[in-house]
Amino acid sequence: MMNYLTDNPNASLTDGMHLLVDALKVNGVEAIFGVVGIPVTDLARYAQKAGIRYIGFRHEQSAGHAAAISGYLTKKPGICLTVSAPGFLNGLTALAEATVNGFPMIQISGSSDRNIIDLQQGDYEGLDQMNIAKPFVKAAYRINRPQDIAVGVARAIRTALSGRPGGVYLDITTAMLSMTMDVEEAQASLFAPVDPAPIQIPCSTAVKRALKLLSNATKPLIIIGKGAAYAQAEGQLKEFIEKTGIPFLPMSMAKGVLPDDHPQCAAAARSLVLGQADVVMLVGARLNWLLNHGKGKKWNPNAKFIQLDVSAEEMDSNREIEAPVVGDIASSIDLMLCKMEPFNIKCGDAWMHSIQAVKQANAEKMKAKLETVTQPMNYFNSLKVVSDVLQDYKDIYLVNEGANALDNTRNVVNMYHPRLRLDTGTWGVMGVGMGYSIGAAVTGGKQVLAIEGDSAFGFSGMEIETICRYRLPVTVLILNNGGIYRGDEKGHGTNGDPAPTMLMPEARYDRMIEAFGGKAYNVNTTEELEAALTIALASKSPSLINCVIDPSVGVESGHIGNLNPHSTIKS
Ligand code: OXT
Ligand code: ADP
Ligand code: MG
Repeated sequence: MMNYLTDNPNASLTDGMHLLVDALKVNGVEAIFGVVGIPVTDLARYAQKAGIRYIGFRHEQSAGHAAAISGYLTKKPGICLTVSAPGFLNGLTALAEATVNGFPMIQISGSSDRNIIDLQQGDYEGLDQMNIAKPFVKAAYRINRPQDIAVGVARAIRTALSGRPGGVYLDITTAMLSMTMDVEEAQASLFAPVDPAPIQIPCSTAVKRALKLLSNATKPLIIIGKGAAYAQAEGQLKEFIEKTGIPFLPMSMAKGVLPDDHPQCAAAARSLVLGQADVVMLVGARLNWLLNHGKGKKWNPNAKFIQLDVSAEEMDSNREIEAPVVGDIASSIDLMLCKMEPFNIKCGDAWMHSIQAVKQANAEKMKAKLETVTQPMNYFNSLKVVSDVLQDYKDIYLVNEGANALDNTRNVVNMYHPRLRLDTGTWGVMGVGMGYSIGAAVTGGKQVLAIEGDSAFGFSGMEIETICRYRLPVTVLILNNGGIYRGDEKGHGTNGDPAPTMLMPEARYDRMIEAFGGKAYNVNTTEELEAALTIALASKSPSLINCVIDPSVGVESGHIGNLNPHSTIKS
């Protein structure tokens, strides 16, 4: 264990602030994402001095998103640091989202002293943060004394990582940060929790039950979710899928767990496989809204379900799961591979042929859209350029948000490696773009292309200053159609105000990055887009492309327009 009390190596006392940094260091924390101010500014300075990378943001929500995605990519909790009250609340959205997505993250926030808060005596940025955080996280803990730092940090890490990963709130009071403690006693208290995410091995009866169900299927389907990506189970999954010949359907962030161009990938025959599969094996994917809760006209009503998930309470959440396999995904598939021989599972040719036929028909329709030239550009001809250029960049992160900008990118741009597609996730939330880009670039060490709707970009756009300040290899491509979904709606009032979906169609987002010294491109044609994207990606430096597309080509809410309530009274 190292002593990072470099301020005064001979001191006999340490304080909460130094000890917290020591505890993070002992636990292998390599980066903190945050916004400083009272009472955590020195904490960030000490962390930096101790060799922890501190990335300072313009808004805590983006810092939180960076921490969350870093947790997803590394299987270690991402750390977000916030100031009291407003800073805490700004970060809380990202922490809640991390919990919903199942990404391990810890938000450490300075907080006001309990005696003032509890009597509601009006402290500087005073708020009962811990109680506010509780409904949004796996657990909220407060450290009131330096003696408790080691345990507090260890508990936060274990809670964030174990079972279904998620967000943890760690409240550190201003008073605690300056309380002192004997330095030797303090150092002796530090530890890293042993095996904080114990691998849960599934029971072999459950595995055999699942194999039996699969062996009786005539139209089996494996749905791969981002839980499988998080579990880093790609090796086992590939072996199981290829040995059995079963088609697979990737959820959005699970694209690339197996490559999209794999012959058994059924992404381009989604409706067919959901509508006809008789046995569906969910691997790290919940039967939530993204899968229509496993019910309704999208689904074969007689389908039977196998579910591989670390969380027992996820089973039967939306419909009966005939073969629940509770455990770590990689271990579960390992066991399935081990026990599969007597079950003789082999996907029939007829099922694969019908999938291939639909894939081919959809691919032809898609090809026609991609190759239709329009001026201004539309989503498809612009994304074809992106897809072509990315053939030389298959191993970079693709961050993606928007509605049409999201759904069309998912369909057009193939993924070839796991955990590279980072998008709006379980909540379908805007604002992850720049935070995810920064978190991925810092933690993953690879360059990033963020494909953003113009509205989506606006939620975290100021972070391009952060990208430029840290000189991160991030290219932001804005598919600018001048609005939320589209940019040609007329206002509905009489005072000339723009329609609710409208943004400025002529907005020059490229000029924003110029202000911070990044490379800027404004493109109107596919040729210009290809040239700009090629140069921007080759430069591996901060760059932003404002890609002007037709304001009239977007669809309301992208692929999920059906979720809009339909007013029965027309005005
Ligand atoms: O088989 P069928 O026939 O069904 O065909 C399917 C596939 O087989 C086929 N396919 C292919 N064909 C050929 N080739 C290939 N390669 C191929 N791949 C697939 O294509 C179809 C469709 O396939 P897909 O996409 O797989 O399947 P589908 O049916 O779409 O899947 C369903 C879903 C639900 C699983 C999937 O669509 C999905 O994952 N969707 C996520 C949707 C989502 O989360 N959207 C974001 C939220 S929308 C909205 O809420 C927005 N807001 C409000 C707001 C939010 N969100 N957050 C906050 C904090 N505040 C407000 C806002 C403000 S979006 C938004 C901004 C929008 O404006 P922008 O300017 O940013 O963006 P633009 O829209 O571009 O203007
Ligand atoms: P998607 O949105 O891609 O469908 P979800 O976020 O809905 O994926 O589902 C991910 C699931 O994966 C969660 O239910 C979570 O409990 C589960 N999960 C996460 N990590 C593991 C793991 N290591 N082993 C098993 N299940 C896991
Ligand atoms: Mg738009």
